[in-house]
Order: sequence, then structure tokens, then C-alpha cells
Amino acid sequence: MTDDPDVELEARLAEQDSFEPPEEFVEQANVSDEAIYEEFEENWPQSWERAAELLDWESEWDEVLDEEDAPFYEWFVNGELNAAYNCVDRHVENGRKNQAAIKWEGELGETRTYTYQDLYREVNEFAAALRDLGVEEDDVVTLYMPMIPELPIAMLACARIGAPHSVVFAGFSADALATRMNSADSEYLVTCDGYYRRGDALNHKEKADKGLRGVDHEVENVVVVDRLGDELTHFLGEKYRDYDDLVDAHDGDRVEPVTRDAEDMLFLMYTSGTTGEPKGVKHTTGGYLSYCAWTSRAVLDIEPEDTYWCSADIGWITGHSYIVYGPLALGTTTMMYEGTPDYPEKDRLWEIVEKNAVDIFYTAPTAIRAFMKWGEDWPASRDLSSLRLLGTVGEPINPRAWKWYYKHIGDESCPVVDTWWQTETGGMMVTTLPGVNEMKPGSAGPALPGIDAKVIHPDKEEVEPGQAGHLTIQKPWPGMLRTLYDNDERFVSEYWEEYSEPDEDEWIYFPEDGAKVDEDDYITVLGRVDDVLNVSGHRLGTMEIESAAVGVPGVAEAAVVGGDHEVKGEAVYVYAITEEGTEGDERLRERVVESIEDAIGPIARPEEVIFTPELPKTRSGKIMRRLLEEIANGEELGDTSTLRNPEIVDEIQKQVGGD
Ligand code: 6R9
Repeated sequence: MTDDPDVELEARLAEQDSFEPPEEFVEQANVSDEAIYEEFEENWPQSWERAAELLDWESEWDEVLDEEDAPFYEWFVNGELNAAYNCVDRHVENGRKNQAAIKWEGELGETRTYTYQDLYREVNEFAAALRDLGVEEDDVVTLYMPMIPELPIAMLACARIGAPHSVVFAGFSADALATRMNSADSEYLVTCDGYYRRGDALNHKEKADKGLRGVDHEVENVVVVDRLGDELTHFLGEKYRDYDDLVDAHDGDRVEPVTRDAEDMLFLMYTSGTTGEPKGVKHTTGGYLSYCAWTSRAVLDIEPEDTYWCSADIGWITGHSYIVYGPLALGTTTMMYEGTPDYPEKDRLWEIVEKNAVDIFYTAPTAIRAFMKWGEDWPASRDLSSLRLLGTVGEPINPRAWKWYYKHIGDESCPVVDTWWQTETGGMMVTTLPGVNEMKPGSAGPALPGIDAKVIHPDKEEVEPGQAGHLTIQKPWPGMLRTLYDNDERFVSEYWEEYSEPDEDEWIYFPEDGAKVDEDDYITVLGRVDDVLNVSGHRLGTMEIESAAVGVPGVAEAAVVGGDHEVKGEAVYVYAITEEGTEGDERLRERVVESIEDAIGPIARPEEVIFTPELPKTRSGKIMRRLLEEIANGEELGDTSTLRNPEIVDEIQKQVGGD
């Protein structure tokens, strides 16, 4: 025996590969009857009305699903509703105006609470201001903002007037902002002066300004939120409007929520794919909102009286679906935290849980790996007994991290839901129902009720238990993306071409993840099978990074791969060939790093830039990325016999090893 609690935990939990949901949890769970799987199956697609019924509709749908024009599916056909009404007004009308809707915690310790009534007022005033600036229904409004309450307020204000928003993650670079505004033909931008990171004020407006210079059309109005007070003073040019002035000018104004068709666009969200161009994923008002509300209820077990906290950034889909739309549609209290988890100390998140008595906590495996590294004393020093359910999303979680989370955060009394889904799916797809299924650490779980997920071989036969194959979704679902903005063709080729049989009207969605399945139909997602990296749970396209590297004068060619990283999961490794006469020295290395940060943002910062005279290529001229990954990981190399230039491998290994 040992005194080391970590070792003891390992010993006790290491053996255990399945966990029953705690009884106390099951007794109160929103969904606790396994018959739900059958109910969904037998009555599909009508069973999805259960999700839509969580919302208030202005007019009810005529038909649940229209498959006529597959894969351009339509859900809740001819239904009409407004998303902001569902997330705000109806809770005010239902006598819950004094309940906290958003509780916000700034990095420096300041707090703000918006009741549903406060949120109602703010959303109306900003909606009135946007209208005044000329925003009309269906105009795309870009929101380039960090984790401040004005971000969800702006999203809901857009939804109220039927203007789709396109949120660009604040950590993205100026170039990334410009690309997205150009792609969406967006003429309006809402941003802010800056925000805090580890106590320092970051200048955000400068980045926004730089981005605007790269926009290829007229941007008439830019609204700037003053987050920093006097910390950074900005010259506001002619087209700039101060957020507070605008809202003050519309003090007390009310805007009728615009009636939207179920299939009208609620928002665009850009995500990375195989090519260098980010994809504008289109989500709709009826299907998406129903799906977020339903999964928030069934999987996150959210009740209106809960204090719920998802620690993601609203700039990603997780924040859209599970900080803003799902929780607010259910009328709960949703927490927002502006800053980093280790500022001022490594117990910051646990301090927030303790102070607010958080019931439900949803985070990413990369964060859990960081918590593990910091040690269990940090959470142990706080009272986390308010927690009832834990969740993870964004990347595979290994059993060791799962068990650490279960034990040191959940005290072995909270179910952990490992939720697999994507920007494109709108909401969770594969996970356990916490009041129904046993949990198997490392495996996300079965497909949710109504979701037809199958792991298949290239011949479309399902794999045997234990074998790896491709994850596919073989029936549509309400939260699915409807298309890629202005690019129906790419929508079909990216997601449907691989396995569908259009002539037979058979449509199979391919999320580009590999997976295996066990004898109980539990799915273990293995990761992307395309050229997309998952760095700290963020999706980054290798092509985007490569083109930034090649943009540096002196760099002739580049290949980007993901190497293993203890906390980030994957880290960016750049292999670059210099042009003749250019030396791969420290200065060039810095330029490559800078160029990548300029093109994408600090999240894409390479772990290493390795200069090499050649890249390993197959006889057909394809870069052998697998080999570059193995080199980055210091692994034993697989087969190199198909290489045209096998001698280069030794040389690259020396470069990496020599560092
Ligand atoms: C919600 C979100 C999607 C990609 C997805 C997959 C990976 C997400 C996962 C997971 C294993 C999980 N992923 N959740 N892999 N287990 N529970 O993260 O959306 O940013 O679009 O990323 O993330 O590879 O394809 P998005």
C-alpha cells in the first residue's frame, strides 16, 4: 500500500472499466427510462416532436421532416418561431423574470448578473440599435468578441431581428476575421476595445481594425463595446459607434421578435476543413434550437433552477449551443467566465464553482489534462459538493483523465458524459444518457435516441466489435447543418459524397472521424481521418497553417502534422523546405511562427518548425504525413518502402532529435 492518493486511485479505479450512474442522480434525472431509445426508433421522425415541443412556436409545423430534396433536409416544415423569444421573453412572461439568466465573472474578479428581465431589456435595446444602424432581416452581423456578456446579448439581439450572426473567436487573428467577413458578405461588425488575459489588458480593437482593412466590401458600421474603461483609449473613427451610447439612445425601447421560418438561418459558424478555406456552417432557427434544448435537457440534465457552467468560449460551437442557446431556451442560469483557468491561481475554476454553487460543469479534455498536471490539491481546497453532473467535449478523453475528473472533481458521485459532436451536427450525437446508461471511460457511449450512428468499413458494412472504421450518421437529425454558406456543392462533396448513393436516394453523413464500437454499441471516437488537427480541442486545418508557412519569403514548401502533446492533445509541427539561398535559421523560424499567428491566431502557434531539404514523398508525389507524425512523436517509423526519397528520413530525424 502507498500513501500517495494518486497511486491509490490508480490502483482502485484503473481496474474498473464501467461505472453505473449514481442512484441519487438517476432518481432526479430528466431522462431515466431506457425505453426512450425504442420510443425514438419506433416513431421516427415524429419522435423528434418531443424536442420541438420544448419551444414556443408562433405557428406549428405541418410536417416533421421533409426528405424530398435530400441531403438538403428540412425540419419542422412551415413552423414559425423566434429564437430570442424562446431564450428570453417567454421566461419573463412565465413569471421567472427575477431569475438569473447570465452570471458573468470577469478575470479580475468583477461580477455581473443579468436576470431574465435584465436580459430582456438589454437584448431589446441592442436589437433596436442594430435596426437603427440599418441591419435588416437576413443581413449577416459579425461578432468578434471575447467572453463578455455583450456577446450573448448581441447574438440574441440579432436573433430577435432575424439577422444571422457570425461569431468569430476573439483569439483568431485579423486575417481570419477578414476572411470570414468576406466569405459571409457581412457588412456589420460588433467588437470591443479589449479584454483581460492573466491580468493584462489585450488590445482587441487594433486587431479588429487591421481585419477591417482586409475586408473587400464596405463595412458601414462597427460597434465597439468598452470593456476596459480607460485602460486603452481608442480613437473611434467615423463608422465606429460606442455600444453604450447606442444602448443609451434606445433606453427602454422594445422590438417585436421577428417571426422566422423554422428553416431560416439562425447563424453561421466558420470551421476548418481539408482545404485552406474555412467552411461557413449554416444552422437554422427551428431544428437547431430544438436540438440544443433537447440535448441540454436529456444529456446535461439541465433544470431551470440549476446553475450551469460550460467553460468553453462562445466563439466555438460548444459555446453557442451549450452556453447560450440550449441553457437559455430551458430558462436556466448559465455562467460565463472571461479569463484563464489558472489566474490568479490554479483553483480559479473551482473557486467559481464553490462561490456560485454550480450544479453542472461541462469542459474539455485538454482542460482536464491541465488540472491533472496541476494536482488534485487545487480542487480539494474548494467545496465542489454542489456539482451533480460533469461533461466533456471536443476530443477523445483517455480513461485516466476521465477517472481523475470523476474522482477529483465529481467525488465519484456525478455521472460524466463524454459527448461526441461537431460544429456541423449542432449538438451532441454520441454520449451516454446520464440517468440511463452505464459509463465506460474512454468511450463516448451509444448514439443518442433518434441518432443512427454506425461505424463502417469502406464497403459500408458495419465493423465487428473492436475493429476500427469510419463513423457515419445514417439518418438526418434536427440540429444538422443545412448547407455551407453559399456553397451547396461543397456541402454535398464534404459530407455526403463519400458513402451516399444519390441514385438510390440513400444519404449517409460522414463526419470525417474514425471510430470503433464494442459489443454494447458504445462508440469510441479515435479522431479525425482528414487533414484537421485538434489542438486543445480546437479544430485547425493543416492546409491553412501550411499556406501561412509558405507565405513567408524563403519558404518553398511546408507540411504540417499533429504531434502528441500532454496537455493540448495535439500540437502543431511544421516541416518546411527553404528556397535555395535561404538558410533555415532562427530568424526564419520566427517568421514562420509569426506568419501562422497572423493568419490564424496564437492557438495555431507551432510547437516546432523543422527545416529540411526535402519532405518524404511517395512515388506519386504525396507527402507522407504519417511518417512526419511518427518523427514528431519520436516513435518507431513504420514502412518507408513506398518513399521516393527514403534517405531524407534519417536527416529529418536528426534535425528533430538534435533540438
Ligand atoms: C463540439 C466540437 C469536432 C471534432 C470531431 C472530433 C472531435 C469532439 C469529441 C471528439 C472524441 C469526443 N471531438 N468531441 N472526439 N470524443 N467527445 O468540438 O466541435 O470544434 O467542430 O470539433 O472534435 O474529431 O469531429 P468541433
